[in-house]
Amino acid sequence: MADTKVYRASTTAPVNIAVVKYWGKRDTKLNLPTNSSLSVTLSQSDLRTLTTASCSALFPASEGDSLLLNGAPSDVSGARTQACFRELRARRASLEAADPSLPKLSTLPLRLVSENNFPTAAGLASSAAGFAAFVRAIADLYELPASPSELSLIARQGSGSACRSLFGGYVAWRMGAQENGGDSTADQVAEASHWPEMRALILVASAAKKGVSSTSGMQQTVATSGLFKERIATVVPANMAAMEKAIAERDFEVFGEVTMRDSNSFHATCADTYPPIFYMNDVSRAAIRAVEAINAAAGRTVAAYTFDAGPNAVVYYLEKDTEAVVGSFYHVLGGVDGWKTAAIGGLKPLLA
Ligand code: 2P0
Repeated sequence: MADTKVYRASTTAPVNIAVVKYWGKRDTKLNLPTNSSLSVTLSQSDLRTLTTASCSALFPASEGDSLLLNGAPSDVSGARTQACFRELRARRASLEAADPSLPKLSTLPLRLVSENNFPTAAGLASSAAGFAAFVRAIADLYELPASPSELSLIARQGSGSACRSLFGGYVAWRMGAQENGGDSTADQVAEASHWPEMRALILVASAAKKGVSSTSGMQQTVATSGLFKERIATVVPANMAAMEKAIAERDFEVFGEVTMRDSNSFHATCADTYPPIFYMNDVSRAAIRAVEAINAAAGRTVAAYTFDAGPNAVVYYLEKDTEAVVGSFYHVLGGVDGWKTAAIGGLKPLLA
């Protein structure tokens, strides 16, 4: 009898914000990075992508694979998305070959429905949570016996930073050395519960889409920046080591300094790209000055800014310093042009 069942699996994946940044690919096809990176995963109750994957012999084969993203049809023909489909289907096909009693899902069209619980206006890149949820939903649908680390290898091919969103807490993406990318995977450096006082504040300077995409921006940097060579050879390896130690020791002073230095270093290589790339604007720089003022007033590092490929700031701080950090931002930035109309994204406690 024909199998008329609709097979379905749903999962969520969180957003992550890097404190040691990924910027540069050594292999654009396999999405292999020029350096390792480290991120903090934000709470899923605040920021996450929810994805449902389904397949059925009832779905017309002529429709092919499809993705509905925040209610709108989204293209799945891109090489990155296709690589994820291919990797996941190949793993399912081997399970089916080993056990003929399993339903033949690997040949059926896939339907994916994906939604972010954060507004596009938050100005956050959603590709990390998006591809992480995409990969895990299909892996669950296919009942693959894959570890998060193995799934990170697949999600990495969708979007580099996505490999870090398969874990909660503090996560490293090791650049690896193998040509086929087999060792370029993410792992958990520490659980969120190891340092549960960590908080992140998202300051929205602009919700506009960035001018230069990460994918093309980073390759312009690889091709033209001399400073970038120094960054991947010495700066990032030192920052990775210092950051892992700071997390292990719950040392916010070091965590904060390395976070800010690494963000500065990444944006310096963007400015050293030819022609230069500017992601931060005057509003971003006002946030940096505000963090400096807050830290000077406290007499220690209580707040640490970081900026991705856009003008919005993420500020890390500890719960006990909420008053000094969050209270001050309202004071300091209230009088700065740009922030007057900017929404303050709110407190984002990390996975607890
Ligand atoms: C990061 N960013 O580590 C860095 C910091 C932006 C600045 O990962 O080309 O969207 O899809 O692998 O992952 C953004 O890059 O790039 C990013 P692709 P992705 O979070």
